[in-house]
Amino acid sequence: MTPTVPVPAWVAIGGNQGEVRATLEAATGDIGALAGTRVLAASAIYRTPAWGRTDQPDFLNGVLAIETTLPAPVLLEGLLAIERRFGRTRAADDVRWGPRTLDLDLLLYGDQVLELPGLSLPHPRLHERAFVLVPLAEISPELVVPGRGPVGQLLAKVDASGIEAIP
Ligand code: PH2
Ligand code: MG
Ligand code: MG
Repeated sequence: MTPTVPVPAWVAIGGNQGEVRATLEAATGDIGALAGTRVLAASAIYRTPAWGRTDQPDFLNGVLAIETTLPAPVLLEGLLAIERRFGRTRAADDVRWGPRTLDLDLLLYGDQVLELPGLSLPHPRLHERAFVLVPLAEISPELVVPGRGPVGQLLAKVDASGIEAIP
């Protein structure tokens, strides 16, 4: 259903290939330019040790708070189109959790709990990823992740060592 009132949503941004800082800034502009969408808050950009596969360069990560009148699947399609614009490929031999120029993950869409092919809300691994929770807690410390709890409590349970904001 298309919301008529804007829905708050949170998007994780990250990458570890190419001019990542410039890519993240440009992608943030592109997200704000999606139909019916604006960026309400952007976290600092953090340098984060690679999670899941450690044999790759550090990532830069951040989180955006947005509001949008796009339905969640349409918002997701817009995010994937922006990834492609910045050189993101999804080849059959891409390694899971491997290097990427740009990764845009829809973390939360209002308080919706949803399972569609290609779209799970809240993002199923958000609560275990310090590289998401640190920037999310910076901009939305009071946020409660449906089924998981307050962001601050989730952050207290993960190892955030090695994560630092970059100037
Ligand atoms: N993304 C991955 C795999 N590992 N590690 C960090 N620190 N940050 C990421 O964004 C990241 C990752 C695949 O999406
Ligand atoms: Mg990701
Ligand atoms: Mg992704």
